[in-house]
Amino acid sequence: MSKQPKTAENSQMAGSDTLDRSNSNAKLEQLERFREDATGEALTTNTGTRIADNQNSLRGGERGPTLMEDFIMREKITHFDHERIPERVVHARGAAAHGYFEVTEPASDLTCAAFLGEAGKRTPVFVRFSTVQGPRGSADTVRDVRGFAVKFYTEEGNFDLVGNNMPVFFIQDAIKFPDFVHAVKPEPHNEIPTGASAHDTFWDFVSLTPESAHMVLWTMSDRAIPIAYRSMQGFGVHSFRLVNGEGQSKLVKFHWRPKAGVCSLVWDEAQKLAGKDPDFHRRGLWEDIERGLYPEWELGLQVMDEEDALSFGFDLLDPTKLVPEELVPVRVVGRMVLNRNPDNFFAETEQAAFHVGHVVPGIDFSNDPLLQGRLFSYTDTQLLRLGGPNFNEIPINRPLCPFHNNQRDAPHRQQINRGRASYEPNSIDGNWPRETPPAPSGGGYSSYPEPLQGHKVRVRSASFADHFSQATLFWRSMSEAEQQHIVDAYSFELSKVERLYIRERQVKEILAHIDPLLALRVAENLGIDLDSTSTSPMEGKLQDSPALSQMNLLPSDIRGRRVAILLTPGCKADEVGSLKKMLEAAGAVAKLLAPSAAALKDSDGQPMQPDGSFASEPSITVDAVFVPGGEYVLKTLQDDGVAKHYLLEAYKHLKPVALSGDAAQLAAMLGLEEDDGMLCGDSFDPLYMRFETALKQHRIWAREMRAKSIPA
Ligand code: HDD
Repeated sequence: MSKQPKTAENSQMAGSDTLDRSNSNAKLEQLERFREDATGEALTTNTGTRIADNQNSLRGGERGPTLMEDFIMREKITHFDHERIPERVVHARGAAAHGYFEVTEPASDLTCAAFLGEAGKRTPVFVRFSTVQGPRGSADTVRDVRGFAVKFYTEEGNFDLVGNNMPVFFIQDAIKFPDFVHAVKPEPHNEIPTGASAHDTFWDFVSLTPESAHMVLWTMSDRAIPIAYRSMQGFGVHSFRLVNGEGQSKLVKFHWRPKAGVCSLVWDEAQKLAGKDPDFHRRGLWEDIERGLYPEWELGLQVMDEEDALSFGFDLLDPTKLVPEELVPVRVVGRMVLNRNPDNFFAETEQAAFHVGHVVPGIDFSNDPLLQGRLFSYTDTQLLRLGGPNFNEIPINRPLCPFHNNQRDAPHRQQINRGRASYEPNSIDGNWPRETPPAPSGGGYSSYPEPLQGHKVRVRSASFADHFSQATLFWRSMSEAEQQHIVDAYSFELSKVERLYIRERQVKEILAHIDPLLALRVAENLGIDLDSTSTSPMEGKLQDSPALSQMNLLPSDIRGRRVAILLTPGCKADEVGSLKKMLEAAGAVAKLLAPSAAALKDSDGQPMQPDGSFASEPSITVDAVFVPGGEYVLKTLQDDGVAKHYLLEAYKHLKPVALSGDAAQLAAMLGLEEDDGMLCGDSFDPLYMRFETALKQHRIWAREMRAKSIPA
């Protein structure tokens, strides 16, 4: 009987000499093989020679020169000299985590991809979040799009969903990507600004490129300053194609929906964090996972018939358009949990190589011209960044299923190929490895036989011509507070643009076509005379999409929220204890902070050790503040400028603030008006209940106007 390539089915039958492609424990063990643990081991050179002295180089005489012969020092310094690799040309700053994807509602009617086919099936994932503009060492909280790249290590090969936290993109065709990136990156003459789009070249480009209007509006919204990675939605952006076992195809958009809701920083907070804790997002992800507060998302699909590609009033192939959820609801198919931090940042996070072209049978591409160009770019960039075509052999990139082909050699080859024939067909090695018949019967990848016809042309399809109506839809879907933030963001960014004609062009040629009021409000802030506006025609189009407003995407609990508990000498021990217990029971993080990092005595005369000081954990790093009552609370805090600033700043940033017992007098003293989140009370239990309710709302938006007068 002639041999067949191993498939999920026949490998299980074939016995112990074959790797079971669906056994995830075995897969994980395979990955773990590459993890090093030096505990109890001798220090050696890279060739295994044990080292006796790692403190002193080999010298010609006690005070003489170092000898060339010192192979130990030479090896160590040579390796060090070569430690850096080129950072990613975009998305250089990022952080990542391991986890799993689990199917909740099988999608086998849509795709033959095995990892989506069976309820309860789990697939290991590695997820990297990133900013786009800044270099590796830049701050996390800058105003920017966030990358959301997921590598699924499926039994049929790796599938990478390389998306962003916004559902659209700046440009429609990949040929414009280098132009866009050159414009948004720091300016070429002085490499300023780092991690920011508030400069001339960015606004020059986007004001001359109307197709960017919709995405720029998203980046001026609160979506561009997320509070945490766990609070971000994720989007595959393009229409992809799913193909089922019968060969039927549908267009889909991928959605990640965070369990923690969609929440953002306020701009003042984001800017301050960039200085006080540039690792804010990275730290949050790391700490949450270490605490067992695992970030979680649902994976959803919007499914469209290809025949309907033009029937929504825009083209499904146009990446500057989203499909409103009111028109096509999101069908949830699974959930993703991140539950393990990487062991080594460089080996895993930095060397991870994502690629939109890493697909498995049942997942295919659409003709979106941005996606088509990406299919070229990602492998190309890894060749430079990771030093050659063997980057898929790096442990973090290796598929967890077997992989074999006749590709050979090149720098840093890991695999030792045993066969004598590295070509196909061959009769020397039995013609192995062999092709597999297409999915679903065999599991080999075959592209969807989409009919194609047309002339070879460089054109932009007329169906891509409407650049404004979805921007208008987004603007109209925002709450009042969100609209105000957008106006503030445009005003801030454009006021950093030195060339006045660029400011004016953005307002007159772009904003005026999105919404007259938006344009007028920004124009007023910049002192620009706006004589005419012409909103995009919205007749017959969806007028607003509630699914786009973050106000409708709040979480139902306080899991993962960080609460500062300000301790003072003599603070009520029972109150602090109950507060901590209740917050932690609800999955929130309680941080005990004191005037200094030293322990203080509580109301029972017992030492209470804080987790940090008011200065080391400023209010911008937490979601809410609670001041327990106590004998000296008023005296201590009213004389402490840092503490007063803490409360003022938390209030200004619209956070819940609770003042218990005597601490309540601070409210009047600091001019903090009571509201739904500025809470005072003598009795702990009701105060806590109100505090938790406010914490669920996250910010007290009704306070925003009043908070403007607070000088923090
Ligand atoms: Fe890209 C990285 C997302 C358009 C070329 N891109 C990169 C990453 C994400 C995205 C999340 C970081 C992956 C990681 O964490 O390593 N890119 C997108 C999205 C796009 C998009 C959602 C539009 C919908 N990208 C895009 C285009 C091109 C590229 C049009 C080129 C034609 N992207 C790259 C790149 C990067 C990259 C140069 C830099 C580092 C890397 O690939 O590995 O190839």
